[in-house]
Amino acid sequence: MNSLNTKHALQQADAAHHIHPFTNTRELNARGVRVITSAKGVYLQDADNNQILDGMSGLWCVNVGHGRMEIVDAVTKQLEKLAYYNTFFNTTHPSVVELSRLLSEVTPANFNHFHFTGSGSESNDTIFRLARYYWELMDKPEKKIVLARRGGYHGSTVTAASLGGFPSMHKQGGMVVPDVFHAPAPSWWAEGGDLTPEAFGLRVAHQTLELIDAIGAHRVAAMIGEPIMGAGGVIIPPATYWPTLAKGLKERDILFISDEVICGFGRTGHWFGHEMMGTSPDFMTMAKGISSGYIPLGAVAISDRVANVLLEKGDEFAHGFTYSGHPAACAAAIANLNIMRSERLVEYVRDDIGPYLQAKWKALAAHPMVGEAVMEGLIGAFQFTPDKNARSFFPEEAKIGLTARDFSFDNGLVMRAVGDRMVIAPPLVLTRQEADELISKAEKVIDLTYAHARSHGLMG
Ligand code: PXG
Repeated sequence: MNSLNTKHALQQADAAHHIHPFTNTRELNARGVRVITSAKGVYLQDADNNQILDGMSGLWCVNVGHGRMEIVDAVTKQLEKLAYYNTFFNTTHPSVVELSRLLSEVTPANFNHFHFTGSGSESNDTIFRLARYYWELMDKPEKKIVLARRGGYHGSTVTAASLGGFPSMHKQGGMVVPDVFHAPAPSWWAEGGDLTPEAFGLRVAHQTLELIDAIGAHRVAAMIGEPIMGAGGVIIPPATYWPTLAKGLKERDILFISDEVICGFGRTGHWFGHEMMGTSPDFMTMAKGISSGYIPLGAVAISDRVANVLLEKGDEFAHGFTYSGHPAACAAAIANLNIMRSERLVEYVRDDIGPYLQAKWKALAAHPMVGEAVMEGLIGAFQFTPDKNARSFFPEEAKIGLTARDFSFDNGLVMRAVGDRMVIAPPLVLTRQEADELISKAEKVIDLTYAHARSHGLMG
């Protein structure tokens, strides 16, 4: 057997034995996979010793940056003391207790109970069951339907992918599960036409409420949404959208689930994204930034309204995962949250590095090929277009976004492409100097992509 100590050997073995997520592995194998070998702060290192600015915090998760020894040490100590024990059968352990209490401190006052999972997908599957169980306990078992949105992303398990609004996922493997409906997304640039963003936000909120009324609110258990759609392309909704929708949901007695997997834990300059959107959720989905991705961990935050009913009327909740409240994952999360608090990272994003990067990022929209450039906290996107006045799109086959993603990687910056929208979500510890580097690399990527589009006759 070959040893795996060269890039080529790793690529060959990867091609031989590894099926990648969200990837056409046949095409990947033909081109050769990138190999990332180490990371520190906001920088990745690859097998060719290139230093790459991680503009995506891994996959929207490494909020406190790479290589934090405080987390490594906390996990090591926990593994030495108690690597594993379950939280079923009337037992608990110190790190899951401490994390539960810590979460009750950093979440809004009406969140005091938490259930642990291994991922965002598992958390959403859990909430799907819990929301419906809540209505069963309230003697309204007919409230079963969960409303989600086109372009929303909620995970890859069967229920989470059904909640997600990606037809490409639904068409593989026989989804959607029953009782899931999809409402339109508040994507002003793509769909707002001549309306102002505010008028468009109102229109989409009202369309959603009309859909609920057509279904019958008495049949709708809950609605799920990301404060800002992440994997759907960083869609920052017009300011009118969430408050109107949240009020309508309350009037109809429909639970609201804020999927905070990307927007939570400081990403938007608030502890949780919904806090800036004028909604008051009954559940929050958590993962990613809860442990900054050092160890897989998901959680469900359960509001007092729901928790009180579960505790007063509920039976055994017949649900749970082997790794619910895994000691090492909880230890990673505790150390991670302690870093966020002691370094005041939420405030740093809200008052300092967020506004600093936003000003420079939004200025990218001056380029003839950039239709809009948006950012809130440290989550942003810009849209490539052949004609910014007409807000038109490149043909899909032109693969502008994927071309730009390659230019970006090759020039030392990770940006993710969602169609022809380039998105970033850098670690919250980004410095001003690193922000300047990110911007100058993004400008270079835009110029290279523009030259590519012009030379292929793609500009309008
Ligand atoms: N909710 C949201 C809002 C997410 O972004 C999940 C739930 C599911 O979490 P898990 O831990 O089960 O993956 C996510 C995950 C991408 C990409 O390409 C985004 C996610 C996952 C994979 C790829 O942007 N987000």
